[in-house]
Amino acid sequence: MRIDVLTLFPEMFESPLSHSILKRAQERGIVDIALTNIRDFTTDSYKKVDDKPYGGGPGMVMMCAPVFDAFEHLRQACPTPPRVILLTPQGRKFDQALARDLSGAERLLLIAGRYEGFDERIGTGLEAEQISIGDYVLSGGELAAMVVIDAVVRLLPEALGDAASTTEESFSEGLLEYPHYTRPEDFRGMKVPEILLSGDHGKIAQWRHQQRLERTRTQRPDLLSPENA
Ligand code: 9D3
Repeated sequence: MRIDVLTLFPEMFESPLSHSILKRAQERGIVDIALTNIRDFTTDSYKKVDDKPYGGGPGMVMMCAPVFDAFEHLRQACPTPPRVILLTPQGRKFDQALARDLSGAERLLLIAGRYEGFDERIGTGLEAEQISIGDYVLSGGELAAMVVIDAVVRLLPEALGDAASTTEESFSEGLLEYPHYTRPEDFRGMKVPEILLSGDHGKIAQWRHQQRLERTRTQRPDLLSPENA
């Protein structure tokens, strides 16, 4: 997979992309992630990327021209059309099903914004899908783009060291995980549940399943009754 990111802050992506799974996936050639600075596509001496909103109101709006020029520069370098994704608070809520869907694409092109928002013609003109990562206010689209990249790349075949991990996750969807414990058996008086030390794998599996149901019921009832979400 190839992922292009259009952003005013390419440096923000460097650390997340240089660690762990995202680092390994790039080293192994599973994903190629390229950052493009929208400001490099300005044509005026001030390198202006935002302007006042027509109709008045607070804040500034991301201008069309630098984003379209950056987009067209990337498009002509490669014939495969990307799925174009605009990170915006107005977008479809990102979830694991959308991450799975995106992981099937050959190319993604993510656009992260700053200021009050994008000129509406960026979304329509570039035929972009709009994605939000949740109902809270971020300072820009960069962290949202990184969330999407992380969730998508770890679903690519062979991105995870241990091939079993994604298989196991896939049948776990819809329920929270069971509680995990490792050594020591007693940490400051907090003990590991006896059942996990019993060696009875049938009983352990039963206990874990019941823990998953109980935790889901108390902590995420919306997963069991999505109509109440
Ligand atoms: C004060 C006006 N804000 C309305 C809530 C407008 C606003 C514009 C731009 C608020 C935040 C942002 C920057 N956020 C994003 O670019 C963003 C985002 C987010 O804030 N939350 C969840 N997902 C996303 S994806 C992009």
